[in-house]
Amino acid sequence: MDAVTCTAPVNIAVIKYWGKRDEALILPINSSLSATLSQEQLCAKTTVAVSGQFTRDRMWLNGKEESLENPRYQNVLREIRRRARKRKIAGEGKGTSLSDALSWHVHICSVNNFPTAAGLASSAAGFSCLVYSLAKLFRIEGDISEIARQGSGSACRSLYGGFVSWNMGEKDDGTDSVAEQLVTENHWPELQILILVVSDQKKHIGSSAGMGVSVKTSELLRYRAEHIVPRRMKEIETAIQNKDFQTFAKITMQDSNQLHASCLDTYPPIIYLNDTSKQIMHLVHKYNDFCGEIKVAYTFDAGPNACLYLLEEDVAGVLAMVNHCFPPIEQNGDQYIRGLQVEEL
Ligand code: 2P0
Repeated sequence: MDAVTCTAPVNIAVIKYWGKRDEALILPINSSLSATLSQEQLCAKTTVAVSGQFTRDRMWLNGKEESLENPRYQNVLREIRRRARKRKIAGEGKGTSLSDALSWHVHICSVNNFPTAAGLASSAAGFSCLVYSLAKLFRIEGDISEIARQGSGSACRSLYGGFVSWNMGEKDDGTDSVAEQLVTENHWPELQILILVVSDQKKHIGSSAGMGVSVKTSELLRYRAEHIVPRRMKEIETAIQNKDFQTFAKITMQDSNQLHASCLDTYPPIIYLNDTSKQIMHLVHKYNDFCGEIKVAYTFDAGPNACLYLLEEDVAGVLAMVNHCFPPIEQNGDQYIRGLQVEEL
């Protein structure tokens, strides 16, 4: 038996991916950009093992066996084995266990250290970790973001640290729809992310289904993908390279708001934000106005939880404000925030 264990962190998009032009290959209608959290934070941990004694491919997610029948898992496993076979045929790995491993079955065991399906990009960390672990196990080299993308679009961005773009690409076969590191995790160490867990409930409509309906029905989404995202990608890349927090923060909030506006423009509408999310948005703008410049930026994915981008020097002040306005409550050992009217302050 041969086994590999890896961890992969969640990524938080500042230019959002929402919508596919090819459902099977997972090709997006626009490019996107995210920051990957550091390893010890919200992450997936996956062990993959291959053995001649295993009778079929199997997977356990957070201790519970899950079916591998989903085409996304099948696509990932098929592509990993295809690339490993190519390496073997090319002469590499001959006489090593790679030859055996190719005809053996795999067992996959993955755990998340955060609530699954609460809009915290669990599939990004999960598929990124799975593909990276399998690539190590089968000794695959070269770009694997194309494989991770076929597991879950946003997963390709979690393969790298720092800020990572996922270029939408132009080709129909998806070979140019890959992730690319813009800057490493050492580029902007002062930049911090706070995650305010508003709810760990499963979302009412998952991202994949939601974006499918949006692509079919939202004119705003189409306009955004064609006319707005290309410009914003360039502007935010420059802002990140120059560590220009004011520009970075403004675009981040605008892009989050446009994602949720596109969700509302979807028919029937999709609403991921709840009252607490809206209160957080309101509070952030009030705080920034009070400070006379942008100190903190919010961004929301397909759920009500808020991700705040801010500089290290402002963490204490913002945390004090958040704790004051949204006193934390404990539930099953985790801390959640409780909504209050910001006007009460
Ligand atoms: C993002 N989200 O850019 C956006 C923002 C959610 C809102 O990527 O169908 O789980 O697996 O490709 O990757 C969530 O989409 O969807 C997502 P699939 P995925 O982070």
